[in-house]
Amino acid sequence: MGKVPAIVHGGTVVTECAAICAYLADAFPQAGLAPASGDRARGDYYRWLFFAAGPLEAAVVNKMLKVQVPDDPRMRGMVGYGSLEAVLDTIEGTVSKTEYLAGDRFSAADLYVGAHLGWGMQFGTIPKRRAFESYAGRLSGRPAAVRAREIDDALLAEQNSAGGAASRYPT
Ligand SMILES: N[C@@H](CCC(=O)N[C@@H](CS)C(=O)NCC(=O)O)C(=O)O
Repeated sequence: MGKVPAIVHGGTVVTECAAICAYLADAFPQAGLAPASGDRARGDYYRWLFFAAGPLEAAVVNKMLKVQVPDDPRMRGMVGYGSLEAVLDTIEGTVSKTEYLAGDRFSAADLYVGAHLGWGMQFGTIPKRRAFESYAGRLSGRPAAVRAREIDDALLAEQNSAGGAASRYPT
């Protein structure tokens, strides 16, 4: 499909942000980015990864494209996300009460949902609710997030000085 992101690890190609997050968390268990199989938090972990990949992504893209779901309960019921407001209320209901989405520690689900919220608020596709700003702020201040941004910024600078293609997104 020519879509990004995509990774190749040991000959395995993985696409889809949520699948990449889950795959890497399993491939590098020492990083502690996924609740163990059998742990009750594993249910929350899967729930939020899939919720962001499905309902959240679809609702945000449809809003950007101005796609209107007909105001007919039978049709609305066929739309997996219901409405963007319902999706955001669902996420807010959890991030306003707990520090992390799955159990009592950061996981790949926070990485993915937090990236969606941070990106959406930055580019105006997701409204800046106080709970989202506070959750995204907590995540982006983690030392690992700071290190990751430094690596990204260095790669971007290298690419730009080599005359690489500019990002299509404003910085
Ligand atoms: N559901 C996919 C979305 C992938 C996607 O649409 N990526 C966009 C950038 S955000 C892309 O590759 N666009 C380039 C294109 O389609 O030409 C995921 O989670 O990875």
